[in-house]
Amino acid sequence: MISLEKHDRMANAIRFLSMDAVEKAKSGHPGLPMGAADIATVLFTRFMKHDPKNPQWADRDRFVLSAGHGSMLLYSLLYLLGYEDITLEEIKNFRQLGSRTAGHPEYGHAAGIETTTGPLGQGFANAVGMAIAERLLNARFGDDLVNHHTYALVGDGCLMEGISQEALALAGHLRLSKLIVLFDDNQISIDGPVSLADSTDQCVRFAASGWATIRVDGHDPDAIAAAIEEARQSDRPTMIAFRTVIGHGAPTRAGTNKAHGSPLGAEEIAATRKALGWEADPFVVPSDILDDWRLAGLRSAKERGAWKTRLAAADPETRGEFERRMRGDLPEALPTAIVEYKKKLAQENSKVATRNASEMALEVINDCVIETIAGSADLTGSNNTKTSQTASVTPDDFTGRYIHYGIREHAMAAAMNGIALHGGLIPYGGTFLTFSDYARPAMRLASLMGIRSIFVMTHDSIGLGEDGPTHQPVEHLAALRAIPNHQVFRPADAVETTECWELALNSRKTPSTMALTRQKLEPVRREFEDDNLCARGAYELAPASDAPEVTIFASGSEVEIAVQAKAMLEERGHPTRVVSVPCFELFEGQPEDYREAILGEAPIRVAIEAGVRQAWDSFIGTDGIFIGMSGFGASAPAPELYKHFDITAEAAVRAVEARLNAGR
Ligand SMILES: Cc1ncc(C[n+]2csc(CCOP(=O)(O)OP(=O)(O)O)c2C)c(N)n1
Repeated sequence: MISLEKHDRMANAIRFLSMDAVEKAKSGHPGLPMGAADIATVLFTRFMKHDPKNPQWADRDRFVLSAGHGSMLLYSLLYLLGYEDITLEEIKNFRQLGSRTAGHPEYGHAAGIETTTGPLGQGFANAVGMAIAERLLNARFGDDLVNHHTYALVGDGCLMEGISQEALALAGHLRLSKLIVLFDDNQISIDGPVSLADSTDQCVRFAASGWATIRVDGHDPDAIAAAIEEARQSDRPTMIAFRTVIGHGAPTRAGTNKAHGSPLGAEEIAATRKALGWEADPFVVPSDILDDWRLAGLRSAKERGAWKTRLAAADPETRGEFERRMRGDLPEALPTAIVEYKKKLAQENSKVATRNASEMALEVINDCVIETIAGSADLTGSNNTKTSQTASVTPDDFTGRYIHYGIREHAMAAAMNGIALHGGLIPYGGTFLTFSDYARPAMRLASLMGIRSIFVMTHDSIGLGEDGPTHQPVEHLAALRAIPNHQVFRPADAVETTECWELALNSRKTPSTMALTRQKLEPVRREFEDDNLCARGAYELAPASDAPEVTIFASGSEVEIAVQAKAMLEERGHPTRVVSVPCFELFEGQPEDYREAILGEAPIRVAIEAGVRQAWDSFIGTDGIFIGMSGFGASAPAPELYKHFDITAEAAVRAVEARLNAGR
């Protein structure tokens, strides 16, 4: 048992590491680590199940610092507990180039950072995903192998963000009892008191969505412990509102927004040392305190040993499957299943929408890749994300594989990230492409973190028809292609859709968006090909009859228009080739000679895509012909819209001939 005095000194170690690191970096946020130090100290000395020497232990508790600006809280903890990645040197290099201690915690920089946080509210929704993943895996592998908590530390900012409402409603509905939200209820944000902009009773708000809630003094260690203990016994998720003082201990700045986001300054820090009775120099943790922290770091070693014994005692098949899934390896049977399915498709050659083609491919994939977790933001029948293998997950039954995320695109995407980060599962989830805007901040973080989240975005152009311009994406393909490390797949038919799914599943460090049509498309890949032609991002679908005068590049639903235009141009004596472009990002990664060969030497280059031109100039040049959209769509049947906006083979032929004539 830790005495009150010892607790205070352990918490003060966090406070001084944090304020000294912020001071040295001349930037950062000391207020949160100082205010939440008591909560963190109790959590990590009495409850957290983790092992700094084996930070990837699958059954560890997850701790998410959703209020990512308080990053020094996490870095201090990781250093004090003995995580090797965070040394004292790293703490001294806080916020410097190449350090693991970035301004906000970044996934992959150091073990113990479970997710990237900073955009407020994201971490909370990630934690919901992690808690869902825990329940799903528990339902598959039992308490012996998977049985842990997820803790998320959130601030006023996280709870003001809209994503928090989506996340808490989902968690409350699913009764994620092993999710515990630690609310640093300090009533201060950047502008000043939270009361400037908010008067929500957060406990009442959470309770309304089925959470247990507790209010407690966040500086009283025993009260903190009692609250966490109570939360762990609850049959519902729990939010604990810890009343704290931001910048606790700083004589003039504590309790004010002046403690939030800037160095305290030498004078205030000296006064804080006096006030808290801390005599050690900056970056020095008295050895008895460091020892106590390191001992705390060992608290779960036995538990981990017992877990390892249980894993070793599991039947080999279960163990093998558990380990494979946690490594993130795909089943060995997948490539063959895909090839066999492609053979079948080549025989059928039927006209299908790529959203249906996606469902058909998933029917094959989900049979084989049993770790996929499907879902949709209330558009299941439109996104075609549900297959025969994916029974719905309910609050009472997590054996299913389908999550009804509700109309909550943002939390869906962030929870998917949490599921992917947890490990052992591959999340995919759907909405309309135009509503990727509602999910985009989480999609961007998936890219920044380099994780395997797969976003299924159907109704990918004016081709959706009558729902009109509110629902018709125009700039979205370009906007998603603009995110670094994000693969946007826009397949042209059932074969390409299957190939793109295979690529997305194999892409462990780059998330993918599948842009899929509502409308039916002509098959363009009629011959069986063993190779995954989409893997190079762009490939020649149809060669020219002679030295090409024209190359037409197109993606998705416009590839069939390109094929028609080619036929018409050839008939008029203009040899034309067609290049299908299912994925810009994969094409950019090809060797230069391949890219040059695909771009080709035809004097006229055309691109056809029912979206804005942006980024297509890399294929066609600034003088290329672009057939697509330059404004918003309209409400009408799809075939009429294609004519109205001049996205037709005839339009392409006209533009090419005008160019040819101008050159004569
Ligand atoms: C989405 C988003 N919007 C704005 C910010 C900028 N920001 C960082 S911290 C903060 C205030 C957060 O207040 P609170 O959660 O109460 O943290 P505390 O002041 O207690 O440290 C804001 C607006 C952000 N990081 N993310």
